Amino acid sequence: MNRRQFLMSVAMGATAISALSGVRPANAATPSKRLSVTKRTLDVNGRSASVFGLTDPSGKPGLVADAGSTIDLQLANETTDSTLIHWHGLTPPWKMDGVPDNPAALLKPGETRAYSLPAGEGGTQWMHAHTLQEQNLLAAPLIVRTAEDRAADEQEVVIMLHDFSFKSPEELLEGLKKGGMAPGMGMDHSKMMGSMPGMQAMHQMLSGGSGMDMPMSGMNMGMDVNDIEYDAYLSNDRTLNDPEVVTVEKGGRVRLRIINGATATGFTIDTGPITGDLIAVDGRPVVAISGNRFPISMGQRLDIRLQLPAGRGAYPVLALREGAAERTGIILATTGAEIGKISASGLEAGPILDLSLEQRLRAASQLQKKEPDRKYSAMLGGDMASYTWGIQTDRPIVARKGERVRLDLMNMSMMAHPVHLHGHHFQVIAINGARMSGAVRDTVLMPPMAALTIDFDADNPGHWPLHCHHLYHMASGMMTFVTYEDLT
Ligand SMILES: [Cu+2]
Repeated sequence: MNRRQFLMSVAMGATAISALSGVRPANAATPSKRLSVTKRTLDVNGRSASVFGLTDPSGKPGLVADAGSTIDLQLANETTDSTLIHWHGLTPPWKMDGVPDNPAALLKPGETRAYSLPAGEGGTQWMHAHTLQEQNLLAAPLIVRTAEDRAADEQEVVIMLHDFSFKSPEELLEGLKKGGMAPGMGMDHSKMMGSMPGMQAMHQMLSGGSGMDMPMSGMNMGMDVNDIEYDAYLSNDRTLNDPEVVTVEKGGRVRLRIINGATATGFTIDTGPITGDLIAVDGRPVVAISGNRFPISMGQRLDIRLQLPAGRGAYPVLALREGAAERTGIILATTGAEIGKISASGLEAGPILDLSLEQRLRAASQLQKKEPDRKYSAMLGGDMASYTWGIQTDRPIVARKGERVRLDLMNMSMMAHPVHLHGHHFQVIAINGARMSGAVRDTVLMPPMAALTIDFDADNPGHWPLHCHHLYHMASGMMTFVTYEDLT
């Protein structure tokens, strides 16, 4: 049996989310696809939970598409709630972006809507409700494969991470607003905020200037890490008490496509003794970086290539919860390998997410060198005590098609915020004042007191959200917009 036949037989076993439908010729006509929003019951640590599903007609979650194609899609709402889906990582026309009433209305119960989504260059993307329903697992992978991916002699393994609570998102949000998570707050953050000289400090930091010697970007004292204690952390809907086991080939090559679909939890991916190559972030290729641990914030994706050892074996791929001992993950295992039990709680807390990996990332394909036509500053602020969050810009962010836009982002709060721009990919061009040709991506983590500069090409007219991908920060006001002047 050659490797491709092996992969096919694995797919028949239906252990992985990945369907390996990439064997279809790339030039075949793309039939119209159908995705249904459903309700389903999930067993979480022996307790049943009612959650959303987002599946194709065969019941498989999410979508697989070919790079460069147009995804003709019927999105059907088979639930009794109104809903809408955002295509995170795709850059569709604004009317199809999927943020309720921006501009498209929610999909009513029983309603079906047609979409025509450009699949783009290829990469690990995803889709999710841009509402509190995201907490109830209304999310799924959206994998766009290139011809090279389809021909590659490697097994694709998709891992979708979630944080799960038996409480409703409305209850969780209310709890946060009441200050239910007061423990862990080391200082009065509002006072902290007030003591910062705002925009002025920000400009100093961005220019690498004096006054503030970046003492805070690595400072964990007084920083707020997690604001929700969840009941479980899931990988492909399962906990480590009953993890997904993906059959792999001895000595085989695996491409992990990891999506952090959690609403309020950062993770560090831990590949254990196997060193992996990080080859893409947010679906965009980067110059490969090898390692065993890679941070992933909410909304972000990591593609990691693993070369498995020749012998029989079981290889856990874990996601360590940031700043806490909980973990989740899947197990890659060769046929006949002994699979040990892995506790859902580790011996030590997962790393605090910082910019050490981001600083090393280099885009495999750069944004064209160009001076910005417009520059804006945006300051992220807020605090746990009042649980209000926001993005303040120096003036409304306006763009015209064809322009290069630069955003100087500064986090003036004591929590990290993954910042996501809709409808575009941006390049990270400076971190804490140091210029670089960083990753091209759609979601970047802003640790407390960090300053980042991003550039993007305004090539997709719309009124595009720029927001924190922490669901409860967004729901508490941490969102602004990039608006095109020539919007019709
Ligand atoms: Cu945030």
